[in-house]
Amino acid sequence: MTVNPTPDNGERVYLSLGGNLGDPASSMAAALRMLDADAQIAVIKVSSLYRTPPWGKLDQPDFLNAVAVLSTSLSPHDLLDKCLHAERTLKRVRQERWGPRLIDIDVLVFGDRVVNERGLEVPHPRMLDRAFVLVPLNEVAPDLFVRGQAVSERLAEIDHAGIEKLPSGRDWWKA
Ligand code: PH2
Ligand code: MG
Ligand code: MG
Repeated sequence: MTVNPTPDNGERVYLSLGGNLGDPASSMAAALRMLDADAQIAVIKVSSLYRTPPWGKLDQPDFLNAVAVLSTSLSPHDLLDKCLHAERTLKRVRQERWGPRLIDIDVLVFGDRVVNERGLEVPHPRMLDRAFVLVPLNEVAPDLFVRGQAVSERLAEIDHAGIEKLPSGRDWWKA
């Protein structure tokens, strides 16, 4: 496991991770280890893994999804750049060596900040409609308020049938 000396005094950030091709659990784990290894990012808490039915475009395989809580001294843009860099690195490595593997990392919430820019909207504009985000987020942060509503309260309002919590525990991402 990565030993990260980053002090836990930065802003709290919530990330969504997902994938449905290749070995998404390994890709998500590698991404979290890459972020945790960054001197300005500490991974504080990670949800279990969930198997989730595809949302949006239905004719594709089930996804694995999880949520991670970070502490960071980076700006929202710099953190997003590191997430995108991790995605690109994993996609490139997998493509070259073992065929296609896909991973998606989205910034859900960044402290109390509201960012409305092309390429970065925080809080994530669709997160409150997505059970594949809210179910793992509710495991690690049920009392988090997003746009004036607690995660646990919002989850009770939406359909989250078909989502299965895997027996991964919360340390699945550690080497
Ligand atoms: N991501 C998408 C589209 N649909 N469905 C699930 N279940 N999980 C995802 O992560 C997901 C999705 C595009 O980012
Ligand atoms: Mg996404
Ligand atoms: Mg994305």
